[in-house]
Amino acid sequence: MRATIDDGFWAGRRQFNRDVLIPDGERRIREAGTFDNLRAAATGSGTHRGLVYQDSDLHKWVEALGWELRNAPSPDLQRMADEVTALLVAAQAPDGYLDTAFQVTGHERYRNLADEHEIYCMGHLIEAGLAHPPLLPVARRVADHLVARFTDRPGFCGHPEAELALVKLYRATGERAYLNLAKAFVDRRGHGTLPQRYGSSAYLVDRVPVREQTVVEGHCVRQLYLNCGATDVFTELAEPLDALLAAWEDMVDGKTYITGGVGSDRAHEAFGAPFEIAPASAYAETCAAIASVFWNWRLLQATGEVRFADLLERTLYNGVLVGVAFDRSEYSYWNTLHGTPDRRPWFDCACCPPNLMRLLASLQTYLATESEDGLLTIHQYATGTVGGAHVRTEYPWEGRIEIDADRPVRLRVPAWSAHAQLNGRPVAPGYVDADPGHNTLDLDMSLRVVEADPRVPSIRGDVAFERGPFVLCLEEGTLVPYAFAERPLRVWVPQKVSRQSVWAASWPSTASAPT
Ligand code: FUB
Ligand code: ZN
Repeated sequence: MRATIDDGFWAGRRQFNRDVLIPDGERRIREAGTFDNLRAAATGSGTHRGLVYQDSDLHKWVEALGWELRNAPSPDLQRMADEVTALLVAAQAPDGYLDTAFQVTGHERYRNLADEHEIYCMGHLIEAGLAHPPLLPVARRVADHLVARFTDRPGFCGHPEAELALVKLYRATGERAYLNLAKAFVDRRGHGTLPQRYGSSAYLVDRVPVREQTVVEGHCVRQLYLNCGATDVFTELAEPLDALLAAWEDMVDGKTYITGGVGSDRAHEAFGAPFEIAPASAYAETCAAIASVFWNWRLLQATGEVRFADLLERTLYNGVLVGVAFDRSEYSYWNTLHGTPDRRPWFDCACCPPNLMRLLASLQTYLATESEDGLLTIHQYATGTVGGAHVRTEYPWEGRIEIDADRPVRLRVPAWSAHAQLNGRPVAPGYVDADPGHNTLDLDMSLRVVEADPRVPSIRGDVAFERGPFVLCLEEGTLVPYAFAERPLRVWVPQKVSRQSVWAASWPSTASAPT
């Protein structure tokens, strides 16, 4: 379904991505040696620099470039895309393999599937090829290589990613071998065949088959990418999603911060025990929040249940957006809920910045769905067009959303909007049907006070503030959206803090808010 974001909040964030983040990403990825690594793989001379999975930073950045070039042409972005596409074409081995950490060093391929990320990197390359058509032949050769190498021989990657990439490629090409391999990677996992890490098979998400796994555990991004791939495979094969739905509930009930961020075990980048979500020690990696957005989007499409759209929104506006500074190219890798945001221009392990870039560049694809019988459902609100409907709004600063459509449309009323109106009539949270023509949805943007779950010991008795989709925080005494805080912040505050005075003193007007 065609969708565009033309103005307002998300248009601003995407323009910033296009004008600032993606070009700066080129510089950083170049400085890290990743272009040179490709050149060395292509020429057969030179040394490899950086982490074993550093190719994936470039692949995610190319994916963002591809999306942006579809959004609108740009000579500068085109130059970047042309250069890197030529390098990838040149670097690809005759049999389709492409991973510079192995091609340049001469290390034996697939010698350590648990840790060395080759299939993961190639999964990201497949996604890049799907976003940037000139790269699609490279992506297909990569996928064909993986099919030839792994369909009838054991093995799967310690870091899931290729599963979801292969299903995407199957959907784009109709080539069943890609779906079969994605299924095989999902099925082979969970039998404890990978070496244990930190004393268990949970870290690499290999303790129990995903079809039986009713909890989320281990490394957050691995777990959530696996769940994306499994949701895709099961959806394609019309298999039940029961275990995945139970795992989602386990994640939401006690393993998710109010921001939608996940992961409390910073040492292992992992999910912790239920209710072990102390705000000050949050790990909440930006990539983990992005992975949660991806998974919620898939579950939403598979089930049509509004709870997935609600969590997607919470995570997007809070757990994801906090990962990049509002006005400059600086990122956070982990995200505290109490303390000082730790934003940096780049990282040695730079997984998060290009992941943000590709999500922002493709955000229009997460706004709405269309059922097989043509029913258009709008889940997230941004000024632009979705499936032929026109949306105008100052959301998330204001709650009014104007929709013009020449067919019936279903609109999401977020769970947080206690008092919403459609054309002046009260409507309850969930989905509401609107007639063709002009519709006005008014969401309830009053301040909300949220009480902490008493099962989280460190915040028992505390409250947090929310407005619209934003979780707020106290930043040096001022109440601001958590995602935009720059200085020491607190999301949870003791109840004795005066709610009204905090609110009255500090909520930014639309005019002064960052837009
Ligand atoms: O291992 C690749 C990426 O680096 C993971 O997804 C992140 O959590 C970081 O560890
Ligand atoms: Zn990351």
